[in-house]
Amino acid sequence: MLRLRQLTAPGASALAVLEVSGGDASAFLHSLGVSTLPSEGQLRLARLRLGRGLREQALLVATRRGYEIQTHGNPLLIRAILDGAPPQATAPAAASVETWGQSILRVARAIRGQYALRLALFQLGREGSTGLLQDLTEGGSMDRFLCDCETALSRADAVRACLRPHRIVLRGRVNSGKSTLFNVLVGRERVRTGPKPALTRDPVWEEILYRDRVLWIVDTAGESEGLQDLDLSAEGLGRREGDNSDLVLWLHSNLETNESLPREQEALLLETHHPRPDIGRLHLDLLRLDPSALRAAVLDRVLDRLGLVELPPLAPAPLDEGMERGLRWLLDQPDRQKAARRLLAEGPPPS
Ligand SMILES: Nc1nc2c(ncn2[C@@H]2O[C@H](COP(=O)(O)OP(=O)(O)O)[C@@H](O)[C@H]2O)c(=O)[nH]1
Ligand SMILES: [Mg+2]
Repeated sequence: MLRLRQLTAPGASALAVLEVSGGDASAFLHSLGVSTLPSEGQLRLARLRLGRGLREQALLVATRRGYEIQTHGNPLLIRAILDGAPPQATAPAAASVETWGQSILRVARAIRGQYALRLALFQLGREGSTGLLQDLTEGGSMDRFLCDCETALSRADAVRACLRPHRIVLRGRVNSGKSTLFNVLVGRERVRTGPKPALTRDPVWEEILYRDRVLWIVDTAGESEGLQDLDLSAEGLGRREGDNSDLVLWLHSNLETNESLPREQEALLLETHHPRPDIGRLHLDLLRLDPSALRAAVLDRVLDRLGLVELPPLAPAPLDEGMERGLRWLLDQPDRQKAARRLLAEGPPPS
């Protein structure tokens, strides 16, 4: 059997990498005019003899799986190489690059943060989920595959937590310091603050990157008694934000009145609220503390509570829902080798 797989997206770069594997790999390379094949771990410069008198230099790399042909990425040239192979050998491979590879790229494009990006790109390599499947379809050990698969799935949560933004909503009574803290967390004077109540009406949010995590910080209107119309609906909006958050930071000041200034000595208590457990109380004076120390003190607690302190290991994990669904589906199939081939060729079945 011959298997051809494009490891680089067609037409996307100056260099194309084609993987040739299976029992007929060496026969196919000989048919392209390569006389001596490199041994595993070695590489060799070869001159490929293609159809219509076309000649092209390529680097041949022998890998654990088979051979890689690394050559110029011109789509016509690649087509000429693929045309030399039996037609059925190439179709599923190209489809698998489309389905799995591109969905990873789509995820990677939307990602912020160095670490998260490395994590996502790591999945592109042959160590990722596609690699797991490929090993299985090529007669790899079923036990090892199942074990790798379970590990990948169990890491999926950690990976997702690293990639998706978390919403942190600031709530508390009017004048408790929500907007002041918001500005500190986003690192600039983004919203108005002051002793006058109801300076904040509509929720305001900003995305920040802290220790390679994406956090959305949301400032809301404060709670108070005797609110009318506009302020009442603003309070409701704030409550709704809180319900849709990963963490609510509940601010208290020990002087929650309109005549709260000057209060240089006042402490500010910060604690969380439903749905997550308390982050504990932090006694902070927002106006006196150095802003970067204040920011770190609050955000470190936040990461800790959200379980985001530990970065997941750079290891294979299904990145998007489709992949995860695919692997779960596969584990349920009676004939997993056959199911894996189908998954590689067509991607995960519709849910
Ligand atoms: N001394 C002191 N003043 C604060 C503190 N936090 C906020 N303030 C002041 O309290 C007033 C209300 O703050 P603001 O952030 O607008 O409250 P919000 O209504 O909860 O958004 C502003 O004049 C702030 O400068 C604090 O920790 N210490
Ligand atoms: Mg405010």
